[in-house]
Amino acid sequence: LCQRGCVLWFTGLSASGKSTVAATLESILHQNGHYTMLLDGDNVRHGLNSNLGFSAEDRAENIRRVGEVAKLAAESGILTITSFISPYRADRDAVRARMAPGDFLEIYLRVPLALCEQRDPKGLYKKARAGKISNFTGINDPYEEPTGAEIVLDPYDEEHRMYSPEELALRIFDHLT
Ligand code: GGZ
Repeated sequence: LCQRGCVLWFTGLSASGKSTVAATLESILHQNGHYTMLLDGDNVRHGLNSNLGFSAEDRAENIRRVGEVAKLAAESGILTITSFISPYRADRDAVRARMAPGDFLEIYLRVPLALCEQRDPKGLYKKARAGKISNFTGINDPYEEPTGAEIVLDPYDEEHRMYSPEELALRIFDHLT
């Protein structure tokens, strides 16, 4: 496991399970004696980034700020977990480029759009399909898949059953250790 801090950067579509797996991973890291910080839309888009929307420019600024905060935390020795769609490869790569080599681990939750849309826990895909949300990732806004992610997880098996968040988080933990 990275002895200093590092950034564990989740990326994936809305409803891919990022927040749940990230929170589960955080508690596993806690149980193993690590200091952690979890940044996700819930605690960042309402505060630090409350002035940002979902245009490409605003998403870039969202990710840039999150990346800078994560970098500072990681440099002070904290295992920093981030959970954002971060749909643009260039934005993710810009964060990676700011970090020391090896201190940025990209974790891609590879859930097909159709399954995210089927889950639709907040009804956002439905709204986007109905034209009530513009720029919704996967529907009328792009998601650029990672090409160099350190960890790629397929949370669903062939029968479209999701592995438990614990199982997925443990797979990441095993990879780290
Ligand atoms: C994507 C949106 C949008 C649009 C609101 N596109 O499933 P959620 O609700 O809880 O997670 C989504 C969250 C995405 O915010 P991020 O900060 O992760 O996005 S990015 O990394 O692209 O900056 C979704 C909600 O905000 N949401 N409108 N148009 N997701």
